[in-house]
Amino acid sequence: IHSADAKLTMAHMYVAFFALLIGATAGLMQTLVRSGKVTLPAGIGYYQILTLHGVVLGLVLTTFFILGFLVATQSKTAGKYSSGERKWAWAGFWMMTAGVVTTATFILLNEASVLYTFYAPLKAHPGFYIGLALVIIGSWFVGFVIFHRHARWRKENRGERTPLLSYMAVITMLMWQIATLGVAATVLLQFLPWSLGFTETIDVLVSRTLFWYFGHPLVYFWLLPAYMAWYAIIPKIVGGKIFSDSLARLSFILLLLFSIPVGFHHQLTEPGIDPFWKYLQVVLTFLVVIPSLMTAFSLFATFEARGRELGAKGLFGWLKKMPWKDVRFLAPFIGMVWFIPGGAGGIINASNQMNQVVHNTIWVTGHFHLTAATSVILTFFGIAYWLIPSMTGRKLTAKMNKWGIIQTIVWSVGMAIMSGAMHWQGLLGGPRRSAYSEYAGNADTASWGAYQIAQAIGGSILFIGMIIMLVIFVNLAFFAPKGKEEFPIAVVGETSGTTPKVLENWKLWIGVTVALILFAYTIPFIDIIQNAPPGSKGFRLW
Ligand code: HAS
Repeated sequence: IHSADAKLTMAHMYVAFFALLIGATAGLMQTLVRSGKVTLPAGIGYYQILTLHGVVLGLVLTTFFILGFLVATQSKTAGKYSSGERKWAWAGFWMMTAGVVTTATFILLNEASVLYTFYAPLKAHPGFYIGLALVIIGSWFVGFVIFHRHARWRKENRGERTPLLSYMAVITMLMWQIATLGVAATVLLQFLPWSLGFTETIDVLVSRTLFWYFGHPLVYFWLLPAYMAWYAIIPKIVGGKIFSDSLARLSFILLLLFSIPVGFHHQLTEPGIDPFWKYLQVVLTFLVVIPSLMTAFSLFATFEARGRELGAKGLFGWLKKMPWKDVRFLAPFIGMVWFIPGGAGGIINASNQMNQVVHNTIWVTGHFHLTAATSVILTFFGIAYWLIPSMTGRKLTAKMNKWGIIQTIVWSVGMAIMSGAMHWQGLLGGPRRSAYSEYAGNADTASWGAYQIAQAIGGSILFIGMIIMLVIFVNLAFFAPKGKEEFPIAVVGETSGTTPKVLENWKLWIGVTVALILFAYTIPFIDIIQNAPPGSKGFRLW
């Protein structure tokens, strides 16, 4: 891609991988504290570190990596940016970076130990919210540049099918733009005035509902770039083709439609929301599982077709034909495998009765360490192995490829131990987000200790995995030999058929998305405001 666009991508990557260093270190400390064997030095608080961990990994690493990746795929598939577009994107990048520095400063000062979900009535210093708002608004700038480039391509190539990755980048950003309206609303209209002292009270239920309106699509915003790689990049790496262009586009459309109006599945135990609307959003949650099952089907089809082309026999013969020694394949593939138990855990969470068992236990932490911190992150690492050298004009050497394979194994082993222990301890009632306690010698809680130790062991292995990844990143960015690394993009297979034009009808899909959101949220919102407890003055914004 054009060197100026590559620079923009790399700027995002530097912040993302620096965030990995800080966030994973904070993660290690948490597992050590929870094991009861270590206490934090110098008055550092458990919740301070936990906030840092969640914000830096869940919001900073992901957002910067994703925007950097989308900037690159858009430039590669739709063509280089105009200088005007590039300027807007840089403005967005600097705004986001300023926001990160501001937010991180207040977390480190222990003025914002409110966790990454910043639930009211926990109150942070206004600087924390201002920083978050800057990150969000900056990301909108980059998002609009991605839309603009796609729209220009359509104008320049009237009537043609848009490049698949460019289309997927647009859906990923659309979801983000629509979802972040919720968090921007709660931050700007509720939290900021409240923490600045302009208002005395805050409507807790409204703030949590707006947060989860954003919080669930947030996790799909993490997942979609991984799906972009699974659909359009991995087939090229295995030497195959994209199974179906329309199926890939349809699954992205379905994810856009159904991933926003489902926030209530994070609030199933919350009073003040009518059970009917919780039920409706649970039904929509089960609908959003469908595009993931379509993705699983499509991936198996791609792998099997390629395996058979290479002479594979039997039901699973294709497994033997995959390029296991190529880390660009291995890391995302292991990510896919982990998504099977990770996704199954999600279905358990979404089932109302089972949610009563697992909600607020460390099971949920286990769930998102499988989905976000394994499936998604291993795929992001898999992308980094070719993206970074292809941006910096270097080559992924055999040695770094080998280290990448070691990294993938170390990460998987560490996560299996840590996340496995989290799931089990959660089923025994172990709470999430709590520092070490002996619970006054309570017999039931005594059994949790062994799981906490297992989590500390898993966390330490993951820390080693993080160091290996950073060494590889620095090598690929600054020291690997100069050369031309492939930016792998697969072509669509012959059996794919023609893609229906309706899949590119943005007015239709945005319209349906908005209609679904209004349907799922309007009446519950009116209820929440009308049914506010007596004396609370209803919808308290000012
Ligand atoms: Fe979740 C909580 C439900 C997916 C992340 N989730 C969280 C939180 C996070 C998170 C961060 O309904 C915690 C938030 C907090 O701090 O409180 N989740 C779901 C459901 C899905 C799901 C139904 N979650 C994700 C993904 C995440 C993520 C993806 C991040 C990236 N989640 C919940 C619920 C809660 C929740 C409740 C609230 C719990 C509570 O009470 O607090 C679904 O989207 C999952 C669908 C996925 C599948 C798997 C398909 C498999 C594929 C792989 C194919 C493999 C191949 C290789 C081809 C059905 C695509 C095969 C090779 C072989 C050799 C076998």
